[in-house]
Parts: sequence; structure tokens; C-alpha cells
Amino acid sequence: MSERETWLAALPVYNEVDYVDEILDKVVQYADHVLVVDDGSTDGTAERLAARSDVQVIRHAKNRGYGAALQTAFDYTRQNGFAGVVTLDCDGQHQPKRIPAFIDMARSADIVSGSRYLHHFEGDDAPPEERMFINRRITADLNRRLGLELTDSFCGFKAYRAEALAQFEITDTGYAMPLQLWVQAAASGLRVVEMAVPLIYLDLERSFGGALDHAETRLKHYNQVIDAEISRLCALGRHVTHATSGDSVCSHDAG
Ligand SMILES: Nc1nc2c(ncn2[C@@H]2O[C@H](COP(=O)(O)OP(=O)(O)O)[C@@H](O)[C@H]2O)c(=O)[nH]1
Ligand SMILES: [Mg+2]
Repeated sequence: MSERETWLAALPVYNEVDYVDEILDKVVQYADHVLVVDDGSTDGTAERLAARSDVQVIRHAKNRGYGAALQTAFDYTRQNGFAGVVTLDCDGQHQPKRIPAFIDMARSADIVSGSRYLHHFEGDDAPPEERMFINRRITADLNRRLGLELTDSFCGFKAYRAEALAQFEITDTGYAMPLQLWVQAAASGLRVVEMAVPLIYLDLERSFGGALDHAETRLKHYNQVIDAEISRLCALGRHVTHATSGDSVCSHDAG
């Protein structure tokens, strides 16, 4: 990398009035350019954001979902010519001080993905059982079917190079969006590396909203999104190859 790259830090936010200022006060210390995608908050978060002049804000008129908020951040990254974007959540689960390390690692990778299961940190919280179970199950499936080598497929703390974003056609607006993204990353042969991050759970009662709060329903939904995305790409004649065996996932993929 010759000249200094300009990176964006982007936070999807929905009803985070308790955290938004505390988190952004830290983020602006580690990133020159900060975008907050306010996904239709109604709890006072919007007013807090309006009072700040140190961050860019894009507001969705109504709540559209975690995936939709990230898609808005990806579009903003490319439209404004950033070298890439570091995404992090705004609920205290991701430490802004790690932003520079993500950008550093993205010198030689297309996606740097935070992992809460790569390395144990002093003071790690215990993750809710079912969340850990579903994460491990889905991660194992993605690795088996696509030849990825992930240890955590759901961490929202990630760095994406703009060239990688150009490969994506994200349509999932909800919590399954990361899974559609992993299938597309594998199909595009993107260089993926993981960065160990602490396990922080401040609010074990947080809801996914509606049916997804039911673990089995959520697991089934996640598997359906992966199946559908692999079938969609195969139907488009995209050569989805298994990253380690090199075999075509399309012909072999028995789901
Ligand atoms: N719950 C929820 N969070 C959203 C939504 N849109 C954006 N977000 C933000 O997305 C981030 C991740 O959401 P969170 O519920 O903490 O996901 P989890 O930590 O993976 O369970 C947080 O910063 C939220 O404020 C949405 O529609 N629902
Ligand atoms: Mg969270």
C-alpha cells in the first residue's frame, strides 16, 4: 500500500439511546470518518445523533433491519471513494480501540472478520447458550460446504475492502445477511481472515424481534438463507468452488 488509504467506520444503529454517545465518543478517537446508519430509531437515538457534528448520519425513515443498515453503509463507502469500511455495532459489544488493527489486517485481506471464538480474553462474558450453539452449527456448515475456515460467522465487527464490497449483491435485510455475504465471498474467492475480539454480552435479553427469538426457527431460517443463496448463484452459472477442495459446490452440494 503506497499512499495512506482513507477508511470509513460505520455503525448500524437501532434504538441505542443508552449507548450511542458513549460508543461514538470512542469511535471518533480511532477513525477520521464515521458514518452512523440510524435504522429508524424511535427511542431518542435520532436526537442524540442530531446533536453531534463529528459523525455523518444516514437515517432510514422506518426500521428496515440490520442487513439493510449495513447495505446502506456499503453503498456510502463506495459512493464516497473510501478504501474500505470497518463495521461495528453500537451496543457496547465491540471495542472501537480495535478499529486500527482491523484496517491494518485489511492490507492483505479482502475481509477481516472479528471472531469471539478464536481466542479467550481475560474477562470474556459467557455467551447465551443457544446463540453459541447456533453460531457454532452454522459456522461448521459454512466451512464444510464452502471450504471457509471460520470460527465465528456472525460477528458484526468486520473490515471490508471496497473491492470486496463491489462483489456483493446483498438482498437480505435482516440478521441472516452475514450468511448471504459469506456464500458470495466464497463464490468470489475473496481473501478472508479472522481477528480475535473479546466476547462481550451486556444485555442477555436482547431480542432478534419476532419469530427469530425462537432458536429452532432462527436456525432453520439461517439454513434456508444459505441454501437459497448457493442455489441462486449456481443457477446463475456462477462457479461456486469449495475453497479447499476446489470442487464445484453446485454439483456436490447435497445441502
Ligand atoms: N435489533 C436490531 N438492531 C439493529 C437493527 N438495525 C440496526 N441494528 C443495529 O445492529 C447492531 C447489531 O444488533 P444486535 O441486536 O446487537 O445484534 P447481535 O449483537 O448480533 O444480537 C446494533 O448496533 C443495533 O443497534 C434492527 O432492525 N434491529
Ligand atoms: Mg449486539
